Amino acid sequence: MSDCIFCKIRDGHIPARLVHRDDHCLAIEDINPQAPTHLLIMPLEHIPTMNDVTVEHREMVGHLHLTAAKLARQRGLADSGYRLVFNTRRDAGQTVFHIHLHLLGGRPMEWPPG
Ligand code: D5M
Repeated sequence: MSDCIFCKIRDGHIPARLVHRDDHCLAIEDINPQAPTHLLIMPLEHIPTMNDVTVEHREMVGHLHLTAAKLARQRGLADSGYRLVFNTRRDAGQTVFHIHLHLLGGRPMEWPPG
């Protein structure tokens, strides 16, 4: 079995707070939230980093963003705003090597990020 924690969540082998699932992606509550809303939207397919995304994945990558925007609307964040982030490898602090789009909202955020 894959030792990827998000594949294990996808397969139901470890628990998570699932907020969305469809044929292409799932979304969970982040275990260590950095904002009042902190969701992770990820493809069902195991893709380690954004470096591994190819033109074949373009619909899936678009779908992750549309799903994030839908979840943000559902949580009343459309007007106040929110941030969407893919951390990629060391300098961005990526810790789980199965791509996931962070949806952060519910508080003012700074730019540039730390
Ligand atoms: O973000 C990886 C994120 O994944 C980080 O914010 C913690 C979160 N995480 C790690 N394990 C879990 C489980 N089991 N459930 C929910 N959330 C989890 P990165 O961009 O790779 O730094």
